[in-house]
Amino acid sequence: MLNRNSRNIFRFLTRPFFHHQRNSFLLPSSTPSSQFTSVTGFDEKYCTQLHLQRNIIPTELKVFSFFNPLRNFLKTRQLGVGIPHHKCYGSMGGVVQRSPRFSELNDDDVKHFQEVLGEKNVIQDEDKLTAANTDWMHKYKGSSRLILQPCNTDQVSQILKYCNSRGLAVVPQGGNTGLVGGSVPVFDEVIVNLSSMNNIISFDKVSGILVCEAGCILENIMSFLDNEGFIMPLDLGAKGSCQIGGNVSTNAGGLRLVRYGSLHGSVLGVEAVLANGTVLDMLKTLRKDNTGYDLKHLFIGSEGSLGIVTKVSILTPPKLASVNVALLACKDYSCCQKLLQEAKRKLGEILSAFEFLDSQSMDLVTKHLEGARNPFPTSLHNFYVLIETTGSDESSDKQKLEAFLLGSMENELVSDGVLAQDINQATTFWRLREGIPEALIRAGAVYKYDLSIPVENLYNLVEEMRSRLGDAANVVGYGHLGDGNLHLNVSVPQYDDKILSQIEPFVYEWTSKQRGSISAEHGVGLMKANEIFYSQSRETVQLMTSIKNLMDPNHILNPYKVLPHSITS
Ligand code: FAD
Ligand code: 2HG
Ligand code: ZN
Repeated sequence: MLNRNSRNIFRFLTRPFFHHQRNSFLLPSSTPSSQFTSVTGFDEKYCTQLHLQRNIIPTELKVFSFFNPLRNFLKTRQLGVGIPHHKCYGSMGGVVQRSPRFSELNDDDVKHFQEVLGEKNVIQDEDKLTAANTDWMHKYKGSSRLILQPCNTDQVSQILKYCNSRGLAVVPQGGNTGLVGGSVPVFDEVIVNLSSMNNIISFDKVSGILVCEAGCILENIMSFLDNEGFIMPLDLGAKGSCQIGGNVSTNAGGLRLVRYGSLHGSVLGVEAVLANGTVLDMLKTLRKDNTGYDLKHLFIGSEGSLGIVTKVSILTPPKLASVNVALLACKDYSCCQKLLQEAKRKLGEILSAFEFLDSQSMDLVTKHLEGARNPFPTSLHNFYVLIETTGSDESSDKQKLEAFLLGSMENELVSDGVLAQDINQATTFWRLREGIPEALIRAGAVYKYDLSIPVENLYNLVEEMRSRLGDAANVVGYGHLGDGNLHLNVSVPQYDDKILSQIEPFVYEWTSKQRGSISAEHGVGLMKANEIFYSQSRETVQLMTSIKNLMDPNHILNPYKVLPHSITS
């Protein structure tokens, strides 16, 4: 345990991942580092996969997705099977009506698409349809009969032009890792999947500006950039499957936002296709361009409701040499909060992640994820904070971190802590945080809420929810504390309308009273389309509706999503 009189404050010593010399100013603790592997016990293959999660990617590694095993696992899960297709369990709590404005797909349509795309890119295979109709959580299911896989922008344009004239509704789909029911059809919408548009177009080593097609998988881009000595400003647990087009369309936040800001800052340009097939070339590679309205922002975070993003240009930061990861235990939420304030002050520009999880999240992840272990000998801690620093100067980074850790110990903000000694240890710490969504899926059904709330009050909601639901549910709280983003998850054996009615609208009303946001980073999708007024004024939604009407007058793009159903269907 930490104590004021000891400089051996942490069980494991830090050393930057690219350097193997021993840390000279922190002495080894009583727990030899060799024990670490047995404590955490991830198998080597898994650690290798997880190397790709951070900006410390060994260049020799091949990219592969850690979602594959989970996907296989999900295939065998029965959750959602036998449930009527149009029933969803999120905020809607009921059945959405298919809009009569849309046509039904016929053989001539299929023939037309085959002519435009070639037969192999017009998919009607049952297994592929089942996967594309079902979201990552197996919570939302559509009944589309057709997946289209365009290979270039012109094909996307031809698809949309045709669908617009025929009145066929369309769902743009990337990696299908979205968590708000936005990426799957609600009814029989045609799925336009961007996976085949996966080329890196250019990379400028001087400016760090990457231009690529929308279907590039995030992890593949990370791998490419690593070879060039750069990193993505965006990192998230779904990196092995999600696509940059999906990331841009959801304005995904993730684990590095605290350092590099949102995609509204990093994305310099997009190419997008409007509902009528018009191609908008806004694929600028300029940091500064004040010529009129900056329309690319309409496509960042509009979840495929205004157009299909086909290309992206993005500013990427250089890969820095010194990366450290610490997992700290805190006795209460107030300590986590104060620790955040201190980290911002003391670590300043080298702080690259500040994530938190409560003990319920830790228990869940260690219970459900193979090999995951709480590195602390006692599991009595109430909260855990994962801090990552990334900097260019090993020795000054170390000094800063040491000062911060000593200070936090002296102020009793931290009750115990472990510092990663190498990349494997770092990935095991990250696995504890990034593995929570996967652990939740394994635990059963889950109601997910992704909220922006002032940090001071953020955890009160978790506690109130816990006392509301009692033993009926396992309520867990974690998230991107550095960004004021809480992931409140209510884990239940199966979806249950009675429980849902105790959660909603309470959770939205509570958040709204705090002037928070009911969607911090996941988007609105189907789940929260009718709840948008909790975070946006009538006037703002009215303007959004006008923009939707202007850009997609027939509402063919991702219907029933983002805006209230009364407006879009
Ligand atoms: P999809 O899920 O396929 O689609 C998402 C939305 O974007 C849909 O509305 C879809 O219609 C639209 N869309 C997709 N591609 C395009 C395109 N080319 N043009 C127009 N519209 C398009 N999100 C975060 O913000 N932060 C996290 O830390 C995070 N962690 C996650 C961890 C896990 C384990 C999982 C499963 C999800 C996580 N997510 C997170 C949510 C999700 O991964 C992100 O929203 C991601 O950006 C979605 O990308 P995708 O390619 O899978 O898009
Ligand atoms: C994360 O930060 C993702 O891990 C998923 O945004 C959050 O599962 C969730 O609620
Ligand atoms: Zn998140």
